[in-house]
Amino acid sequence: MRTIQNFINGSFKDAADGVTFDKVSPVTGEVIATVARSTKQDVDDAVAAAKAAVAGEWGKMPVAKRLEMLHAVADEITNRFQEFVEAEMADTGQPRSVMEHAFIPRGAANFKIFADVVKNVPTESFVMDTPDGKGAINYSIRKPKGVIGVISPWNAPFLLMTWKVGPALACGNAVVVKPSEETPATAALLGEVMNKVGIPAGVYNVVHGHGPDAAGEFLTTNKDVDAITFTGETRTGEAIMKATADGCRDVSFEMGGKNAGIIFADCDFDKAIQGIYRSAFLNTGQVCLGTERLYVQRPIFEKFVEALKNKAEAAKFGAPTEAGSNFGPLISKEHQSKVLSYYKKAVDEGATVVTGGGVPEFGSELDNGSWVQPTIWTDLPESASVIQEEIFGPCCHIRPFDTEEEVIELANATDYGLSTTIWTTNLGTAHRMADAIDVGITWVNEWFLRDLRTPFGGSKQSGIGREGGVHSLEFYTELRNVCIKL
Ligand code: NAD
Ligand code: 6OD
Repeated sequence: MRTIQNFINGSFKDAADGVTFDKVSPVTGEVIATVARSTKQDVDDAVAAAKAAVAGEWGKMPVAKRLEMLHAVADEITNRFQEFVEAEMADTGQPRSVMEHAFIPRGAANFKIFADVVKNVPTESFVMDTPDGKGAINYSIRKPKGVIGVISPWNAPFLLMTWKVGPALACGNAVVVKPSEETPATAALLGEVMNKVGIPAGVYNVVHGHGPDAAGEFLTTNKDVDAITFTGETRTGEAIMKATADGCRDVSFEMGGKNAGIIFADCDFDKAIQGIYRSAFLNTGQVCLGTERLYVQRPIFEKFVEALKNKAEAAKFGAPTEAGSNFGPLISKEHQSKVLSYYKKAVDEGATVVTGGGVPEFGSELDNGSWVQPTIWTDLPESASVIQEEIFGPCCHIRPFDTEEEVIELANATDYGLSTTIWTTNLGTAHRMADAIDVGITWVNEWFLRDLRTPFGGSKQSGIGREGGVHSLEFYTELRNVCIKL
């Protein structure tokens, strides 16, 4: 059994009152770790350490040295790659291949890419005329905001946490990270990496615990936190926004989605099935960019439903340590109950269940885990709960459509606006659709292909602001103007 402590001012520490909570395996339901449950004092200590780091060695360090250190962090993650893979597999129960090919390498990349962005991005300069004819020059400089609170979710814990820690540190801030209570392991492991490469104490801090009236809220209500970057549910974002209104502190929010996958009859059919299988079922459907609503053009509707059903039924459930398994459990029993309640609602509201709808049986300790079957529905009206609300499970509803105009209206009829994936071989269709769908990210003939220099974020209730490339600098720095009279 592992013990996971807070990481404050460069040291691993129990909670001030010694209280812990259990981390349960989603695969078997057994307790796999005890985790420090942070008190307000722990969070305040972490924030004070971060503030001191910005005022001290870290804040005074030459930028080139700071960026070199972040490259060293990335290299050390790579050196300890398998430890990160194992820790994340144990916390999430997701397949080894997903960890090895996507989630952990992205953790390392998040440090390198943003170090390189900061190194290469120019600032603006304007020469202006003045009445005395001598003129003036304006130039801008970027300064770190100070202490950044990073609040992250459980669905891709290391990728999503480092996606914020990387740019925050590259810009010269210090961070206090509050990882999800469901996935504390890799944030803690990163503390060891920070110490190994010599990142000064207080630059990277981790406080474990829950959200409301716990570590999360203690962090958002601490006025020495200059800005909060958050990934998670829209409802939680609303609570955080209220907390940060006190002191008018800045926020960057990446929140829920109810994304549409749109498949035209002229698509490359096999590629569309591969891509949509991933967008609906990767990570057991626990991806904010995932597609729980599919719209398929009528001439290929029946064929598409049948092919996706066959692929879903071929999923191989299993522990991530089991060779050949490619489909993991949901994160927790609580989330399993939520997803199963939607499986029931879909039936109650009149769905045809094409496949799934229940819980797989193993006849082993896995029956105590939080498993559900990949599930496909048809025949529901657009007002149905499973078409309107984010479920965050391995499920999708498929509806036929006839025209571009019709599918644009269907896709946009949601309070969310995170992403869409469009499958067509007609370039004109692709451009028109990308222009018309109200989301932050559109993929054409792909899904979740990421270039970290591009803007990432959502419109409507899916987010506030954009991160990625130079856009991250807008949030993690204050841009100052200097006007020099000549
Ligand atoms: P969540 O909102 O329940 O929790 C996210 C984090 O917020 C956790 O660390 C939690 O402890 C903390 N938290 C909860 N209440 C808080 C409060 N009152 N004050 C401060 N912190 C609080 O989300 P989740 O269940 O962990 O993750 C799933 C959700 O995240 C889904 O809605 C998904 O769409 C969204 N998500 C969005 C993106 C994106 O980029 N847009 C990416 C991944 C996940
Ligand atoms: O790729 C990313 O940078 C990112 N933020 C992905 C989000 C995945 C959501 O589950």
